[in-house]
Amino acid sequence: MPVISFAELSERVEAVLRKAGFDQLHAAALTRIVCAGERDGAKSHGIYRIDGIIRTLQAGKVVPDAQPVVADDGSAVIRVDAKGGFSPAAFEAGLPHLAERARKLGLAAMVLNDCVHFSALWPEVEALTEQGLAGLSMCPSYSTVAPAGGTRPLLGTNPIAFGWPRADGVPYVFDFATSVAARGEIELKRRAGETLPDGWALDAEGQPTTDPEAALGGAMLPFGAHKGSAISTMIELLAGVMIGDLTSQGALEALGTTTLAPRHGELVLAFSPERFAAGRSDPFAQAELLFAAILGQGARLPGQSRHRIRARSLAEGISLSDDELAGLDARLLA
Ligand code: NDP
Ligand code: PYC
Repeated sequence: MPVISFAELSERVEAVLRKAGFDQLHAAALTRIVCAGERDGAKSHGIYRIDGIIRTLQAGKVVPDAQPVVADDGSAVIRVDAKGGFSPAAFEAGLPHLAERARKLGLAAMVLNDCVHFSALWPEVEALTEQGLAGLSMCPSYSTVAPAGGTRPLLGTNPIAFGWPRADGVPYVFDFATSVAARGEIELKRRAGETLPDGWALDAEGQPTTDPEAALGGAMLPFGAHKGSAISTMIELLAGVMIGDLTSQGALEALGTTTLAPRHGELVLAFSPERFAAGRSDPFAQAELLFAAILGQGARLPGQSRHRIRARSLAEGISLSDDELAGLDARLLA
Protein backbone atom coordinates (compact mmCIF):
# COMPACT_ATOMS: atom_id res chain seq x y z
CA MET A 1 0.00 0.00 0.00
CA PRO A 2 1.39 3.46 -0.83
CA VAL A 3 2.31 5.55 2.21
CA ILE A 4 1.95 9.33 2.20
CA SER A 5 2.87 11.88 4.86
CA PHE A 6 0.14 13.89 6.57
CA ALA A 7 1.59 17.11 5.12
CA GLU A 8 1.69 15.71 1.60
CA LEU A 9 -1.86 14.36 1.86
CA SER A 10 -3.09 17.73 3.13
CA GLU A 11 -1.36 19.54 0.28
CA ARG A 12 -2.96 17.25 -2.31
CA VAL A 13 -6.43 17.41 -0.79
CA GLU A 14 -6.31 21.20 -0.58
CA ALA A 15 -5.23 21.40 -4.22
CA VAL A 16 -8.12 19.10 -5.21
CA LEU A 17 -10.63 21.25 -3.35
CA ARG A 18 -9.24 24.50 -4.74
CA LYS A 19 -9.40 23.04 -8.24
CA ALA A 20 -12.99 21.96 -7.62
CA GLY A 21 -13.92 25.58 -6.90
CA PHE A 22 -13.74 26.17 -3.14
CA ASP A 23 -12.15 29.39 -1.96
CA GLN A 24 -9.08 29.26 0.28
CA LEU A 25 -11.07 29.55 3.52
CA HIS A 26 -13.20 26.50 2.76
CA ALA A 27 -10.54 24.45 0.96
CA ALA A 28 -8.26 24.81 4.01
CA ALA A 29 -10.97 24.08 6.60
CA LEU A 30 -12.28 21.08 4.63
CA THR A 31 -8.74 19.79 4.17
CA ARG A 32 -8.11 19.97 7.91
CA ILE A 33 -11.23 17.97 8.70
CA VAL A 34 -10.99 15.18 6.10
CA CYS A 35 -7.22 14.76 6.53
CA ALA A 36 -7.63 14.63 10.32
CA GLY A 37 -10.13 11.79 9.79
CA GLU A 38 -7.72 9.93 7.51
CA ARG A 39 -4.78 10.55 9.88
CA ASP A 40 -6.74 9.23 12.88
CA GLY A 41 -8.11 6.13 11.13
CA ALA A 42 -11.65 7.56 11.09
CA LYS A 43 -12.08 6.49 7.47
CA SER A 44 -15.84 6.93 7.28
CA HIS A 45 -15.20 10.69 7.46
CA GLY A 46 -11.79 10.82 5.80
CA ILE A 47 -10.83 11.39 2.19
CA TYR A 48 -13.63 9.14 0.95
CA ARG A 49 -15.87 12.18 1.64
CA ILE A 50 -14.14 14.25 -1.08
CA ASP A 51 -16.34 12.77 -3.83
CA GLY A 52 -19.49 13.75 -1.91
CA ILE A 53 -18.11 17.22 -1.16
CA ILE A 54 -17.46 17.85 -4.85
CA ARG A 55 -20.76 16.26 -5.94
CA THR A 56 -22.55 18.62 -3.54
CA LEU A 57 -20.66 21.59 -5.02
CA GLN A 58 -21.37 20.55 -8.59
CA ALA A 59 -25.06 20.15 -7.78
CA GLY A 60 -25.09 23.76 -6.54
CA LYS A 61 -26.03 22.67 -3.03
CA VAL A 62 -23.17 24.37 -1.16
CA VAL A 63 -21.74 27.87 -1.42
CA PRO A 64 -17.99 27.41 -2.10
CA ASP A 65 -16.99 30.90 -0.98
CA ALA A 66 -19.55 31.54 1.78
CA GLN A 67 -18.27 33.96 4.42
CA PRO A 68 -19.51 32.81 7.85
CA VAL A 69 -20.99 35.66 9.88
CA VAL A 70 -20.51 35.58 13.66
CA ALA A 71 -23.15 37.33 15.78
CA ASP A 72 -21.82 37.84 19.30
CA ASP A 73 -23.96 40.05 21.54
CA GLY A 74 -21.91 39.30 24.64
CA SER A 75 -24.41 36.71 25.90
CA ALA A 76 -23.90 32.96 26.39
CA VAL A 77 -25.21 32.19 22.92
CA ILE A 78 -22.90 32.84 19.99
CA ARG A 79 -24.54 32.50 16.59
CA VAL A 80 -22.73 31.75 13.36
CA ASP A 81 -24.57 32.01 10.06
CA ALA A 82 -22.68 29.71 7.69
CA LYS A 83 -24.46 31.24 4.69
CA GLY A 84 -24.83 27.87 3.01
CA GLY A 85 -21.16 26.93 3.20
CA PHE A 86 -19.71 23.74 4.66
CA SER A 87 -19.67 23.70 8.47
CA PRO A 88 -15.92 23.49 9.30
CA ALA A 89 -15.13 27.10 8.33
CA ALA A 90 -18.19 28.34 10.25
CA PHE A 91 -17.16 26.37 13.34
CA GLU A 92 -13.64 27.76 13.15
CA ALA A 93 -15.01 31.31 12.86
CA GLY A 94 -17.10 30.95 16.03
CA LEU A 95 -14.64 28.92 18.13
CA PRO A 96 -12.67 31.81 19.71
CA HIS A 97 -15.92 33.51 20.76
CA LEU A 98 -17.31 30.28 22.22
CA ALA A 99 -14.16 29.50 24.20
CA GLU A 100 -13.82 33.02 25.55
CA ARG A 101 -17.49 33.10 26.64
CA ALA A 102 -17.34 29.67 28.32
CA ARG A 103 -14.30 30.78 30.31
CA LYS A 104 -16.08 33.97 31.31
CA LEU A 105 -19.54 32.58 32.09
CA GLY A 106 -18.84 28.92 32.80
CA LEU A 107 -21.17 27.76 30.04
CA ALA A 108 -21.63 29.00 26.49
CA ALA A 109 -23.27 27.74 23.33
CA MET A 110 -22.50 28.14 19.67
CA VAL A 111 -25.39 27.86 17.26
CA LEU A 112 -24.41 27.18 13.66
CA ASN A 113 -27.19 27.92 11.23
CA ASP A 114 -27.53 27.18 7.54
CA CYS A 115 -24.43 25.02 7.14
CA VAL A 116 -23.88 22.09 4.82
CA HIS A 117 -22.69 19.19 6.97
CA PHE A 118 -20.88 15.94 6.40
CA SER A 119 -18.11 15.93 8.95
CA ALA A 120 -17.11 14.14 12.11
CA LEU A 121 -17.61 16.11 15.33
CA TRP A 122 -14.62 15.01 17.40
CA PRO A 123 -12.32 17.73 15.94
CA GLU A 124 -14.71 20.29 17.38
CA VAL A 125 -14.81 18.98 20.94
CA GLU A 126 -11.09 18.29 20.78
CA ALA A 127 -10.52 21.94 19.87
CA LEU A 128 -12.33 22.86 23.10
CA THR A 129 -10.40 20.37 25.25
CA GLU A 130 -7.18 21.90 23.90
CA GLN A 131 -8.32 25.09 25.63
CA GLY A 132 -9.09 23.37 28.94
CA LEU A 133 -12.85 23.27 28.28
CA ALA A 134 -15.32 20.41 28.15
CA GLY A 135 -17.47 20.30 25.03
CA LEU A 136 -20.60 18.75 23.62
CA SER A 137 -21.46 18.91 19.95
CA MET A 138 -24.46 17.55 18.06
CA CYS A 139 -26.37 17.94 14.82
CA PRO A 140 -29.19 16.40 12.85
CA SER A 141 -28.49 14.98 9.40
CA TYR A 142 -31.16 13.84 6.94
CA SER A 143 -33.82 11.18 7.41
CA THR A 144 -32.19 7.77 7.06
CA VAL A 145 -32.97 6.19 10.44
CA ALA A 146 -36.26 4.70 11.64
CA PRO A 147 -37.30 5.55 15.21
CA ALA A 148 -37.24 2.49 17.51
CA GLY A 149 -40.38 0.50 16.73
CA GLY A 150 -40.82 2.23 13.35
CA THR A 151 -39.89 1.05 9.87
CA ARG A 152 -39.30 4.16 7.77
CA PRO A 153 -36.50 6.78 7.71
CA LEU A 154 -37.33 9.80 9.85
CA LEU A 155 -34.39 10.64 12.13
CA GLY A 156 -30.87 11.31 10.90
CA THR A 157 -27.76 9.41 11.92
CA ASN A 158 -27.44 12.42 14.27
CA PRO A 159 -23.91 12.40 15.72
CA ILE A 160 -23.04 13.49 19.24
CA ALA A 161 -19.54 14.14 20.55
CA PHE A 162 -18.22 14.93 24.01
CA GLY A 163 -14.76 16.01 25.11
CA TRP A 164 -13.11 16.39 28.53
CA PRO A 165 -9.65 17.96 28.84
CA ARG A 166 -6.78 16.08 30.48
CA ALA A 167 -3.50 17.65 31.43
CA ASP A 168 -1.41 14.50 30.97
CA GLY A 169 -2.86 12.29 28.35
CA VAL A 170 -5.08 12.46 25.35
CA PRO A 171 -8.46 14.07 26.04
CA TYR A 172 -11.45 11.92 26.83
CA VAL A 173 -13.40 12.24 23.57
CA PHE A 174 -16.23 10.18 22.21
CA ASP A 175 -18.02 10.84 18.96
CA PHE A 176 -20.56 8.59 17.33
CA ALA A 177 -23.71 8.42 15.29
CA THR A 178 -26.91 7.70 17.19
CA SER A 179 -27.67 5.05 14.57
CA VAL A 180 -26.06 1.64 15.12
CA ALA A 181 -23.43 2.71 12.59
CA ALA A 182 -22.67 5.84 10.62
CA ARG A 183 -24.05 5.82 7.08
CA GLY A 184 -20.49 6.22 5.82
CA GLU A 185 -19.68 2.88 7.48
CA ILE A 186 -22.46 1.16 5.54
CA GLU A 187 -21.31 2.78 2.29
CA LEU A 188 -17.74 1.57 2.92
CA LYS A 189 -19.06 -1.97 3.51
CA ARG A 190 -21.06 -1.77 0.27
CA ARG A 191 -17.94 -0.76 -1.63
CA ALA A 192 -15.96 -3.60 -0.02
CA GLY A 193 -18.67 -6.14 -0.91
CA GLU A 194 -19.23 -6.99 2.76
CA THR A 195 -22.51 -7.79 4.52
CA LEU A 196 -23.74 -5.88 7.56
CA PRO A 197 -24.02 -7.34 11.06
CA ASP A 198 -27.57 -8.19 12.14
CA GLY A 199 -29.53 -5.35 13.70
CA TRP A 200 -28.10 -2.48 11.65
CA ALA A 201 -30.88 -1.85 9.15
CA LEU A 202 -34.23 -2.58 7.55
CA ASP A 203 -34.91 -2.88 3.82
CA ALA A 204 -37.46 -0.76 1.94
CA GLU A 205 -40.21 -3.17 3.06
CA GLY A 206 -39.26 -2.67 6.71
CA GLN A 207 -37.70 -6.14 7.02
CA PRO A 208 -34.28 -6.71 8.68
CA THR A 209 -31.46 -6.81 6.15
CA THR A 210 -27.70 -7.40 6.13
CA ASP A 211 -27.34 -6.17 2.53
CA PRO A 212 -25.71 -2.69 2.50
CA GLU A 213 -27.48 -1.77 -0.74
CA ALA A 214 -30.89 -2.67 0.72
CA ALA A 215 -29.99 -0.84 3.94
CA LEU A 216 -29.09 2.34 2.06
CA GLY A 217 -32.42 2.13 0.23
CA GLY A 218 -34.33 1.25 3.41
CA ALA A 219 -33.90 2.50 6.97
CA MET A 220 -30.99 2.34 9.35
CA LEU A 221 -31.68 1.56 13.02
CA PRO A 222 -30.89 3.64 16.12
CA PHE A 223 -28.32 2.25 18.57
CA GLY A 224 -29.65 0.87 21.85
CA ALA A 225 -33.26 0.66 20.60
CA HIS A 226 -35.48 3.21 22.42
CA LYS A 227 -32.46 4.81 24.14
CA GLY A 228 -30.64 5.77 20.96
CA SER A 229 -33.95 6.74 19.39
CA ALA A 230 -34.64 9.16 22.25
CA ILE A 231 -31.14 10.69 22.16
CA SER A 232 -31.46 11.13 18.41
CA THR A 233 -34.84 12.81 18.90
CA MET A 234 -33.26 15.12 21.51
CA ILE A 235 -30.67 16.14 18.90
CA GLU A 236 -33.46 16.91 16.42
CA LEU A 237 -35.04 19.12 19.10
CA LEU A 238 -31.94 20.91 20.42
CA ALA A 239 -29.88 21.21 17.23
CA GLY A 240 -32.78 21.53 14.81
CA VAL A 241 -36.07 22.82 16.22
CA MET A 242 -34.62 24.88 19.11
CA ILE A 243 -32.06 26.73 17.00
CA GLY A 244 -34.60 27.61 14.33
CA ASP A 245 -33.11 25.30 11.76
CA LEU A 246 -34.13 22.15 9.91
CA THR A 247 -34.78 18.71 11.36
CA SER A 248 -33.44 15.69 9.47
CA GLN A 249 -36.82 15.33 7.80
CA GLY A 250 -36.80 18.97 6.70
CA ALA A 251 -33.21 18.65 5.47
CA LEU A 252 -34.08 15.64 3.33
CA GLU A 253 -37.19 17.30 1.96
CA ALA A 254 -35.15 20.38 1.04
CA LEU A 255 -32.37 18.38 -0.62
CA GLY A 256 -34.44 15.57 -2.14
CA THR A 257 -31.61 13.02 -2.07
CA THR A 258 -29.21 11.27 0.30
CA THR A 259 -26.39 11.34 -2.25
CA LEU A 260 -25.40 14.94 -1.42
CA ALA A 261 -24.49 16.58 1.89
CA PRO A 262 -27.49 18.04 3.76
CA ARG A 263 -27.96 21.64 4.89
CA HIS A 264 -29.09 22.24 8.48
CA GLY A 265 -27.75 23.54 11.79
CA GLU A 266 -25.54 22.39 14.63
CA LEU A 267 -25.23 23.07 18.36
CA VAL A 268 -21.95 23.16 20.28
CA LEU A 269 -21.81 23.64 24.05
CA ALA A 270 -18.65 24.55 25.97
CA PHE A 271 -18.20 24.23 29.73
CA SER A 272 -15.52 25.48 32.10
CA PRO A 273 -15.19 22.65 34.65
CA GLU A 274 -13.49 24.92 37.21
CA ARG A 275 -16.35 27.40 37.06
CA PHE A 276 -18.89 24.63 37.66
CA ALA A 277 -16.90 23.04 40.50
CA ALA A 278 -16.60 26.50 42.09
CA GLY A 279 -13.78 25.46 44.40
CA ARG A 280 -15.69 22.52 45.94
CA SER A 281 -13.19 20.07 44.42
CA ASP A 282 -10.68 19.82 41.61
CA PRO A 283 -12.79 18.51 38.72
CA PHE A 284 -9.75 17.47 36.69
CA ALA A 285 -8.26 15.43 39.54
CA GLN A 286 -11.66 13.82 40.19
CA ALA A 287 -11.98 12.96 36.51
CA GLU A 288 -8.57 11.30 36.56
CA LEU A 289 -9.73 9.04 39.41
CA LEU A 290 -12.70 7.98 37.31
CA PHE A 291 -10.56 7.35 34.22
CA ALA A 292 -8.05 5.36 36.27
CA ALA A 293 -10.87 3.21 37.64
CA ILE A 294 -12.15 2.53 34.11
CA LEU A 295 -8.67 1.67 32.87
CA GLY A 296 -8.07 -0.39 36.01
CA GLN A 297 -10.75 -2.83 34.84
CA GLY A 298 -8.94 -3.39 31.57
CA ALA A 299 -11.31 -1.15 29.62
CA ARG A 300 -10.04 1.63 27.38
CA LEU A 301 -11.13 5.24 27.08
CA PRO A 302 -12.73 6.59 23.90
CA GLY A 303 -10.25 8.68 21.95
CA GLN A 304 -7.28 6.51 22.92
CA SER A 305 -7.34 4.40 19.80
CA ARG A 306 -7.71 7.41 17.51
CA HIS A 307 -4.76 9.14 19.16
CA ARG A 308 -2.64 5.98 18.92
CA ILE A 309 -3.36 5.83 15.17
CA ARG A 310 -2.65 9.55 14.92
CA ALA A 311 0.78 9.15 16.50
CA ARG A 312 1.59 6.31 14.11
CA SER A 313 0.34 8.26 11.07
CA LEU A 314 2.45 11.27 11.99
CA ALA A 315 5.55 9.14 12.60
CA GLU A 316 5.25 6.68 9.73
CA GLY A 317 2.84 8.24 7.24
CA ILE A 318 -0.69 7.29 6.20
CA SER A 319 -1.36 4.15 4.15
CA LEU A 320 -3.78 4.68 1.30
CA SER A 321 -4.97 2.15 -1.26
CA ASP A 322 -3.86 2.51 -4.89
CA ASP A 323 -7.46 3.43 -5.74
CA GLU A 324 -7.56 6.18 -3.12
CA LEU A 325 -4.33 7.74 -4.38
CA ALA A 326 -5.38 7.38 -8.01
CA GLY A 327 -8.70 9.05 -7.14
CA LEU A 328 -6.90 12.10 -5.77
CA ASP A 329 -4.51 12.25 -8.74
CA ALA A 330 -7.38 11.95 -11.21
CA ARG A 331 -9.12 14.90 -9.57
CA LEU A 332 -5.92 16.95 -9.84
CA LEU A 333 -5.47 16.11 -13.52
CA ALA A 334 -9.14 16.44 -14.49
P1 NDP B 1 -18.28 4.38 16.29
O1 NDP B 1 -19.44 3.50 16.53
O2 NDP B 1 -17.11 3.81 15.56
O3 NDP B 1 -17.82 4.94 17.71
C1 NDP B 1 -16.72 5.75 17.76
C2 NDP B 1 -16.50 6.26 19.16
O4 NDP B 1 -16.55 5.22 20.13
C3 NDP B 1 -15.12 6.83 19.23
O5 NDP B 1 -15.12 7.91 20.11
C4 NDP B 1 -14.31 5.65 19.74
O6 NDP B 1 -13.07 6.00 20.32
C5 NDP B 1 -15.25 5.06 20.74
N1 NDP B 1 -15.01 3.64 20.94
C6 NDP B 1 -15.10 2.65 20.03
N2 NDP B 1 -14.80 1.47 20.60
C7 NDP B 1 -14.53 1.71 21.91
C8 NDP B 1 -14.16 0.89 23.02
N3 NDP B 1 -14.01 -0.43 22.89
N4 NDP B 1 -13.96 1.47 24.20
C9 NDP B 1 -14.11 2.82 24.35
N5 NDP B 1 -14.44 3.64 23.34
C10 NDP B 1 -14.66 3.09 22.12
O7 NDP B 1 -18.68 5.72 15.54
P2 NDP B 1 -19.76 5.91 14.39
O8 NDP B 1 -19.42 4.98 13.28
O9 NDP B 1 -21.11 5.88 14.98
O10 NDP B 1 -19.45 7.42 13.94
C11 NDP B 1 -18.28 7.70 13.22
C12 NDP B 1 -18.21 9.16 12.88
O11 NDP B 1 -19.27 9.54 12.03
C13 NDP B 1 -18.25 10.14 14.04
O12 NDP B 1 -17.06 10.87 13.99
C14 NDP B 1 -19.46 11.02 13.78
O13 NDP B 1 -19.30 12.38 14.13
C15 NDP B 1 -19.60 10.90 12.28
N6 NDP B 1 -20.96 11.17 11.84
C16 NDP B 1 -21.24 12.39 11.30
C17 NDP B 1 -22.53 12.67 10.89
C18 NDP B 1 -22.90 14.01 10.34
O14 NDP B 1 -24.05 14.21 10.01
N7 NDP B 1 -22.02 14.94 10.25
C19 NDP B 1 -23.60 11.69 10.99
C20 NDP B 1 -23.19 10.46 11.61
C21 NDP B 1 -21.91 10.22 12.01
P3 NDP B 1 -11.74 5.82 19.42
O15 NDP B 1 -11.85 6.87 18.36
O16 NDP B 1 -10.59 5.99 20.33
O17 NDP B 1 -11.81 4.43 18.85
O1 PYC C 1 -21.95 8.84 8.16
O2 PYC C 1 -24.05 8.88 8.82
C1 PYC C 1 -23.06 9.41 8.29
C2 PYC C 1 -23.19 10.79 7.82
C3 PYC C 1 -24.32 11.45 7.45
C4 PYC C 1 -23.95 12.73 7.10
C5 PYC C 1 -22.59 12.81 7.30
N1 PYC C 1 -22.15 11.63 7.74
